[in-house]
This record gives sequence, structure tokens and C-alpha cells, in this order.
Amino acid sequence: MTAPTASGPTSSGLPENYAAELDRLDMAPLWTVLADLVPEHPRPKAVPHLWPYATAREVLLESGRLISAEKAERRVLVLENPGHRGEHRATASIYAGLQLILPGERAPEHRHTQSALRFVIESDGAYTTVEGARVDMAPFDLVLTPRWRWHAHGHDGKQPGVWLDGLDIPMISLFQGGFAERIGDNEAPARRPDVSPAMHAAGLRPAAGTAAAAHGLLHYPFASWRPALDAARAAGGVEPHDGVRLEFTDPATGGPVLPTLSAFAQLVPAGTATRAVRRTESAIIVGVEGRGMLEMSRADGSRVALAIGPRDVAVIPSWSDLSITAEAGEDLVLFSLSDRAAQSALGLYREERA
Ligand code: GTQ
Repeated sequence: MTAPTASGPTSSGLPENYAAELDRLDMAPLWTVLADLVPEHPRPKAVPHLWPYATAREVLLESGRLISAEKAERRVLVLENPGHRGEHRATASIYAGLQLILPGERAPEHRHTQSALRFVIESDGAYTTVEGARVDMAPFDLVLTPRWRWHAHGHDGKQPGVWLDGLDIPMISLFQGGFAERIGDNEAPARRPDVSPAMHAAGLRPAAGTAAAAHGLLHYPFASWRPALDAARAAGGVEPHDGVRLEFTDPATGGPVLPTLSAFAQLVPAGTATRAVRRTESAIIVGVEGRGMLEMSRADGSRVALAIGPRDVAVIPSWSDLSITAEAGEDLVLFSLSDRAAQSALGLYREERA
């Protein structure tokens, strides 16, 4: 039994002149495409895929010889899912890219209605400013640039700075909600240190009504989140389907870090495998420590296994039964971002555990 497809010829048995008349009237029969428009379960166009960091790093460094950060505005290589060629997205809903900034460079101030999170891959002095607050980036830090905040990137160190950008660009594009503004460096807001992590660690935030109150927590340093995984594990937090999986939260709401994107830290104990789980969220996953396998199903039901190590970036499409195996000897530590926040807000999020 084959379902009718949207792209196939008119297999509906419509008289040719009737089909032509519909076309002329900018109308189309539903019955030839209904099964695609209203599928019984998600059938993602995005496919499981992994970008090994060693390869990505080479072409990224080459981009640094071809164009400056100033000229590019953002010097980024977009991670394009093979199932979405030409669409500049890693999954249907998530944009991902690797951004390079070289010592002494600045990527100029701009703001947009798309929200971004950065997961730092390499840095010895790269930083982002958000509304003038400087966030210093260390490897495996999570840094947020929520929608409509002025932000720029710079670099005071000696080695190339690289991070993964995760943005909700496809979601904002779906709603045609894109606005952006750019300003010159002369008009850039004054620099000041970002004090949000220290405040939030103390359970404090700027009092309501003060100028600083608008700025939430922007920075989740590796030095803070990594020990939390070990602590959770020691406290018995290893789950059969996830190992230890913690969600980064917005302390103001207790919810996801951004209205559209969620972020997670995960630890799969060495020599163990998680039981399969399928979730409607599509996700980008980054290796932090250890090595392992991401095993999942493709939309056609076949299985694929992707070997992941530190700094490799992989895509987990929606509804692909995922099981993660950590090699013996070292725990597998992973960072991931997903569209779960947006799906939950719309009441769509579902998961099934094997
Ligand atoms: O750093 O502001 O990868 O605006 C894509 C769009 C990064 C950024 C991206 C952006 C940025």
C-alpha cells in the first residue's frame, strides 16, 4: 500500500481538463495529499546526520582566511541537513551553524527577533556582549542571546574562537516574524561585565522595576553545569532512557532557556546504553567528553548508528527512536538543544519510551 504523495503526478484519476482548471484557479484537490498533510506520526524530512568536528574545523578556519568577521557580519558555516538541502537548517525547525571569530576581530552589533543560544566549542578569550554585558566564553559554556537583544562578538585571546549557534530562524520564518536592526560600533552600548551568573547562584536577580531587571541569566558556564551532572549521578539520578539528563532553565520562569528552544546536559555512564525513546522534539547534540554511539531509526524504519566524540555535532530528527551507548572507560557527556520549548508551548510535545 503506497500513500499518495504531494510531489507525484496527479494520481487521483482526475480528468485532465478538471485538474488544469483547478490549477488555473489556484486550487488543488486535498485527497491526493491528505495522508502527507495529516500524517499518522511525524515523518521528518531531516535525516540523522553527524558533522565530525575535525573536518568542520578545517573548512571553518579556511573561511577565516577568505572573509573577516566584520565583513561577513557573522562568519558562520551553516549546518545543512541533507534532507533539507538549500534550506539553511539542521532540522525543520532549528537552524544551526558553526561560528568562527579570530583574535582581535569583532562581529558588529545587531539585534533580531530570532533567539539564539551558543554552545562554545573552542575559546581562549572570545566573548559575546548582550545589551552591553560582556559574557566571556570558555569551552562548553552555554550563552544565550534572547530575541531583540543587541549583541556583538569579540575576541581578546590568541587562538581561534568557535561556537555552535542554535537559532529558531525556521520557526520565526514560518510566522514571517523576522525583524532586524544593525548599528555601527560607535553607537554600541557601553561594556560592562555580566553579573547574572553570580546573582542567580545566590538566588538573586535585579529587583523588578530596575533597569537591569530586563536581563535574565545569559551564561551557564561549563564549570557550573558539569559538576551538576556528577552530583545528580551520585544522588541516583541515572534513568534507563537518558542516563543523567538535566535541563538548563530560565530561573525567572523555571521553564526552558528560550521560548522556542530548550537545552540539556546529559551523561551516559561509561560502558552503558540508554533504552530507546522517541520524542517529537528535533534536536542538535554535541559531544563534550567521552565517545559513544547514537543509534536511531530513520523515517523509513531502518536503523543508523553515528559515532560521536568531543565537539562533533549531530542531528536527532523528530520521532527517531534514540538509544545512546557510551564506550567503556569514560562517561559520555553531551550537550543538546531542541525545539521542545516551542512544541510544549503549543501543546504538541510527546514522547514514547521502549
Ligand atoms: O551571532 O547573531 O549563526 O544573527 C546566524 C544569525 C549567528 C549571530 C548565526 C545570527 C548570528
